[in-house]
Amino acid sequence: MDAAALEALILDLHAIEAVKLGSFVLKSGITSPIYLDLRALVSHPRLLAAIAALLSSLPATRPYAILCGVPYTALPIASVLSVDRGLPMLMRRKEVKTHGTAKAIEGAFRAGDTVLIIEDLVTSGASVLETAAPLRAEGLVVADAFVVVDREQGGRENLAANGITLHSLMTLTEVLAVLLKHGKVTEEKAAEVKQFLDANRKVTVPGAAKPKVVRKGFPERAALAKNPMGKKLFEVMEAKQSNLCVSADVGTAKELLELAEKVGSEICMLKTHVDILSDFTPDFGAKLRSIAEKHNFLIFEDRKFADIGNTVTMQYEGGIFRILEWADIVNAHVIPGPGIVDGLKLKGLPKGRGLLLLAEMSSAGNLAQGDYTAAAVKIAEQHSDFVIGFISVNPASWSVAPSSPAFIHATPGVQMVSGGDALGQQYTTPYSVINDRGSDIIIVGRGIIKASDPEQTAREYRVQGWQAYLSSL
Ligand code: S5P
Repeated sequence: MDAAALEALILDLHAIEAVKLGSFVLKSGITSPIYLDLRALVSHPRLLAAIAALLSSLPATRPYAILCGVPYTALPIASVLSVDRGLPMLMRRKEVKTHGTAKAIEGAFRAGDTVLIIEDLVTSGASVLETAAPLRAEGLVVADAFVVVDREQGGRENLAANGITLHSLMTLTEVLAVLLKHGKVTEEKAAEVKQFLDANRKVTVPGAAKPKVVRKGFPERAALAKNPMGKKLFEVMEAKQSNLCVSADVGTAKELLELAEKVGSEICMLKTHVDILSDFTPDFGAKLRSIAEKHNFLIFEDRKFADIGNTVTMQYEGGIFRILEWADIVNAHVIPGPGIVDGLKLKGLPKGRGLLLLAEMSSAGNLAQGDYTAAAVKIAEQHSDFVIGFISVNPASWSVAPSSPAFIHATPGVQMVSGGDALGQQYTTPYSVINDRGSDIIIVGRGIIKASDPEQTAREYRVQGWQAYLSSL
């Protein structure tokens, strides 16, 4: 890093009032005596060029092919860098349109491409994570973020916890030192800012701090399970040190079986949507079962039954898919009342199968909450011989918790960074799902399927999920 160029840049930023002293409330909620507002840069092309040139010299942990600026302040910085280096850009929409193409990411890319995030300022790292989430949801790799100023308030650590290495042109301490050296701030103000920095070394990502949930280990819970499949699930999890369920949302049975082979050793459960397979044949179940036996995982058909008891018995057992024959676990909505569980149990219990009830959902604006969730718990308790647990989002927040620890919580909408897709899916990180929200199983779909190396990515999720589980005990 060219120290003289950096010093000149800091003085220039001060001259255009991009560095302000006073009392400011930051996005993270804390009040700061110093505020850096790099929005003014759009009016100073020479400075933009200088910043882009300096950023260009920062090293990344892996080669990148595309740039993505965090909206809005960093967009001109990313644009200048893009033109200088001849690297294409992507743009993340801050507001996803509900009409037209409704894309969260604009620009051309292929899953597996590596994207470098460009940001003006990092405090907690929340804005970088908000941009990384939709990129990762599209299968893009995000490993590094270049930032003009690191406020040194936990952003580096928060990003590292989410697999992103932060590289900064300057820290707030360095800005302050240069301003002091050139008599741009008083000793008193500099001391105040330094004191503030020392007192606020760790700003958590908003919404991430929740009480820790304490619970029993999986072996103990296996012993309490009344349903044989529920017991087996805990045993598989413990044996494989995996609380990862992969959601195999692919369009063909061929792809699904290939994915099952690839990720089989890492998972406790494979989740299917059999009705999206264009090449389904009656031997699908037998083929999947043999892979499941080889790798010791359970098969969960995410059928989301939602009809009256009599109809679901037929949907479960019959039709083209004959789900009862090959799925260890299925799930159901509780909207029809307890009769749906009676119907499924009639067929499933004699075969030793288990049922998950959808107590909550991960999609924005869904209606499964409050009394609805409590009703799901009540129905589960009345059928604890067949119901093994729940599809849950935040069981730690439930007003009525299940009385038995034998019930398991499986949570979809999981990716390495929180965020969402353009159709309402909401993502939370493995750590947050297990530690903050008290769930047991992370269900990961596109985050693994779209990765360039699904096997390795599944392993990373398994390790993260298991470590989060161990730290929650
Ligand atoms: O509330 C829910 C319940 C389920 S089972 N939200 C969900 O997303 N799911 C399923 O989990 C959904 O049908 C999909 O198969 C998977 C999430 O996939 P991802 O690619 O968004 O992780």
